[in-house]
Amino acid sequence: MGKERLLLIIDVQKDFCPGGALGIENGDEIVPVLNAYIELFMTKGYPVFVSRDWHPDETPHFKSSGGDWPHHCVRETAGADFHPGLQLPSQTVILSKGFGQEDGYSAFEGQDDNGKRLESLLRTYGVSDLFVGGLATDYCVKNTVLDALARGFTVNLLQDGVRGVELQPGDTAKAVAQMQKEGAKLLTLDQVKGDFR
Ligand code: VGL
Ligand code: ZN
Repeated sequence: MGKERLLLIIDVQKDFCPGGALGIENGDEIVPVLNAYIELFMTKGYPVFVSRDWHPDETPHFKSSGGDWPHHCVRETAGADFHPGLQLPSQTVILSKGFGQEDGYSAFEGQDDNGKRLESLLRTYGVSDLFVGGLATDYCVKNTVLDALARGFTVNLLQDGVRGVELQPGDTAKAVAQMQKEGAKLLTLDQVKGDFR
């Protein structure tokens, strides 16, 4: 059996982009890059999954209840919408996470519309290699990548398709180093294109 690859895009939502409730500097710069990845994966017939932060109105995740973050990505609100420039294929699988009282930093805590968890979906699809991009490098991307590695998947971090929150300066670089140390490979669009040829 060959490699079964899957593109996993984390939390490219309005609230994480400039002007949003938890806006990441230049967070929207990755949108055209991710669209190019989407196109490439679609062309090759590989599936595309996305996660979204999908919080209740009140959760210990928010500062108002003792957490670290301003209100963001409250489910069914405009801030929780995907960035309007992200060109998601109609058959994209959407995983919602953080919908209870948990932080939900990892997409492995998420579930699709039928209540299926990411790991079981990946096993069903026979996926071996994950290609991960999105927001934020130092939180949800990092937690998802580390969970995937711990579960035995090959993980490629799309270097040009991620951005960090940087609550503390240097958090993004630290997160990348940690993912690499645990076995993630760093790739850019040109390298992935070369690989897929
Ligand atoms: C995230 C902070 C709070 C993320 C989610 O998607 O990385 N960061 N909630
Ligand atoms: Zn959140």
